[in-house]
Amino acid sequence: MTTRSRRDALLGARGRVGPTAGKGGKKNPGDGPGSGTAVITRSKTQTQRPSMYRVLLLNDDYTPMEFVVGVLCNFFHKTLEDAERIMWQVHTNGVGECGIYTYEVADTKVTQVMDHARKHQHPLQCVMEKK
Ligand code: TYC
Repeated sequence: MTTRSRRDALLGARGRVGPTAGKGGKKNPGDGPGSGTAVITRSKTQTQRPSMYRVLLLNDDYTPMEFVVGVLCNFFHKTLEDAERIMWQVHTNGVGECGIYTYEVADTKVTQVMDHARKHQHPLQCVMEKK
């Protein structure tokens, strides 16, 4: 019962509402003989919000500060001011948040940053954690 409503399934037809609906004003099939009843159900739309993931940068002693600022500007679309603030946060506290994304986006950012760091031979670590 995926595309048909529960009401359709019960009535065996679409659009029948009352005893005179449908061909020739016949009663709904499945109603008791002469009962003249109709089944009306309400369907509710269910939406699920996706789980969100924080993407984090970890501090190390070797990655240049300008490189980290570049990562934050280019991969996370931060302004220079925000990028510098986050870089100092990571440098001081050991960890800092680059952004919050759905799983696939977060995973892609982590891979992109790690590939970029490796390509430039910096030990920068980027990880994700479920919120
Ligand atoms: N601690 C690094 C340095 O002094 C800078 C740095 C900041 C490295 C943030 C990584 O995620 C990082 N050059």
